[in-house]
Parts: sequence; C-alpha cells; structure tokens
Amino acid sequence: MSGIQKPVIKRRIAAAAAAAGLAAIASLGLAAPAQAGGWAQCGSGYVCMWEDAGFQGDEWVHWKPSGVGAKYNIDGWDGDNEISSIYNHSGYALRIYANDDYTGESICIGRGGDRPALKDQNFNDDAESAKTVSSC
Ligand SMILES: [Ca+2]
Ligand SMILES: [Ca+2]
Ligand SMILES: [Ca+2]
Repeated sequence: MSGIQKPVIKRRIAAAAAAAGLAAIASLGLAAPAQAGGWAQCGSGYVCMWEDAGFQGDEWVHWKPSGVGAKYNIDGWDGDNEISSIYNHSGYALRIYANDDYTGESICIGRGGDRPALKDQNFNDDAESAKTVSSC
C-alpha cells in the first residue's frame, strides 16, 4: 500500500534477475571471468568464503560441512565482518548470518550456488557465522 514497500519489491526483482543470470551461465557450462581466482580451488563438498569480491583475497573459510545443521563460526579475527564473496560447493543449502551464534539478518545460498559480490545482497563485510539448512 505505502511507498515503503516499493524498494523491497524492486530489490527482489533485481535479485531474481541476478539469480536467473547465474543459472543461465551455469546451464551453459561457462565460467564467468569473475569466477577466476579462488573459485576453482573450492573443491566439491566445501563452503568457501573470501575477503574480497570475485572470490579473491584471503580465503577465510574453507569448510566441509558434515550434513544439514552443521555450524561454522567464522573466526573473529580472520573473517568476521570481512567476507565479500562465497561459493557454496557443498551438498547443502547454506544460511549465512550477520552475527555470531547464527543470529541476526541472514541470507541463504542454495546448494552449488555462489555470490561473487555480497554487496549486491547488502551483505558485504557482515557475515559472522554460517549453518547448513535443508533448503533456502
Ligand atoms: Ca564469528
Ligand atoms: Ca571484504
Ligand atoms: Ca556482522
């Protein structure tokens, strides 16, 4: 009803369009140029998180979750509020939280999904913990 809802809807449309674009790239089997760097080093089964966008810089998280509900507390000195890109190469959906102890705002990345630039989700330099979930 109010104008307040407008930006939210626009953001959702933008997110959906971005997701569709990534899906199109994946279905063609093409690696986007932005997926150079550490992306290729994130092996099957792993969740990887980098300090910089484009899967660059220090890889603060290189984690192989054991199943749904597995938890990862990003290191307070090396990673908290620094993560700018993520590749979820694990077999589970992944929820990433703005605060420690799996609290605060969160975003979810489906199995096999990636986020080359978390600033596009308004989540740059914000993640502090992560947990695998059954679905997004
Ligand atoms: Ca943390
Ligand atoms: Ca960063
Ligand atoms: Ca945070």
